[in-house]
Amino acid sequence: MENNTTTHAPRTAAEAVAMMKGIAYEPTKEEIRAAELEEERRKAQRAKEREEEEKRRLEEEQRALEAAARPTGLFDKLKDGLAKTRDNFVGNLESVFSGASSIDDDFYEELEEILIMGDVGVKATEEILDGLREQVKEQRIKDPMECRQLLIDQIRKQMDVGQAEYAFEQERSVVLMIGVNGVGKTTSVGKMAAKLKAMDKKVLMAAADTFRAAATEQLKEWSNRSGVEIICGAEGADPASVVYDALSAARARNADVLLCDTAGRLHNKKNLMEELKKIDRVIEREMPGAHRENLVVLDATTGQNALSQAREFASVSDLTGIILTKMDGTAKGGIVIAIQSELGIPVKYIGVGEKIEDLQKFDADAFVQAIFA
Ligand SMILES: Nc1nc2c(ncn2[C@@H]2O[C@H](COP(=O)(O)OP(=O)(O)OP(=O)(O)O)[C@@H](O)[C@H]2O)c(=O)[nH]1
Ligand SMILES: [Mg+2]
Repeated sequence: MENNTTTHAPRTAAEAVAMMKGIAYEPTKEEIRAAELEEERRKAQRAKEREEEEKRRLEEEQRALEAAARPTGLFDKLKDGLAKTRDNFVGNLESVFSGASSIDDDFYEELEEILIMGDVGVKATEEILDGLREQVKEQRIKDPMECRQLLIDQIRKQMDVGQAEYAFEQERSVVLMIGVNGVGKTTSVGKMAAKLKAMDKKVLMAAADTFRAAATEQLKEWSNRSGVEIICGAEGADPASVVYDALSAARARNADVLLCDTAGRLHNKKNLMEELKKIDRVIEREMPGAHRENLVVLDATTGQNALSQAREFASVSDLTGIILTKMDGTAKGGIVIAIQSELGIPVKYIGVGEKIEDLQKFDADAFVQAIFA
């Protein structure tokens, strides 16, 4: 700058022009005061605009969250999501009830075949049919149509999940979402974050799938959608260290629930399992009193494969529940019955679509009603 008389920043517009031209200029006190007042007014205006923008954003977010939490239409969504199961699996059962002329071995065999084909699993099918036979004998039932309600009751009995299974929602808890590649872990973290936030919980999410850069980006999108803060690490970072950071953040912010996404693919299964164990240890060490939920996410469309995946994860982790996703994509919703009875681990949530509101608490009554309605 050519100006050799001024070393400070211009205090008024006229002084700025003078400085640019290299002319000596000294504004009056009144001019300086007027310029300061003008600057303060501009700052206040900008702050107000930012505040209004933030308010608009929060209102929009609140509307989306309320829509996600609204119970109206929840049952319709479940019914829509289970349409394939209703049309196929239940449709086939209905035709046995209406088509059979008597309750004989053929009748039971036909039911058995449909239950097995509907992915209900051998053990649960046996239990359901044994229960049905007993009731038929006890109540001296002769009409196959009368077995319909009895079968529904037996199916419901196989799936009951007590309310105690959702205690973690009311406590300080750390939820680990685990499962193989592509089953819907990240999506479920996002949906659950929105659900808990709508319940006024302080939620945090940890992007502990550092195996692919895209995984963190995907969870960031869910963080935006649900308005829930996310703790991330660099690509390739140790997932346990991301969980460690997230636990510190959860403590600092006094969060109610920390939801951790994990990787579904590592170059071998042993690594994946070791990684989960390490994350487990970090949580135990850093937040020993927290309620732990290890939820294995299973894709309902993979049928019996889902069962063997759950068994493998159960061998390395204390599974506390199951999220069964993509129920809208399968005609064999009976898998939910198989999982519960074969593994003895409760299905806590089911996914019935890709949108934020498409994760529902599993309710055996609603499920049976939705498919047999
Ligand atoms: N139709 C339907 N699609 C779902 C559901 N849940 C998840 N998806 C879809 O399944 C695909 C995989 O979901 P992700 O959440 O990325 O699965 P992930 O387990 O995190 O996958 P990786 O991180 O690759 O292991 C996405 O296209 C989701 O939109 C569901 O309940 N219904
Ligand atoms: Mg993922």
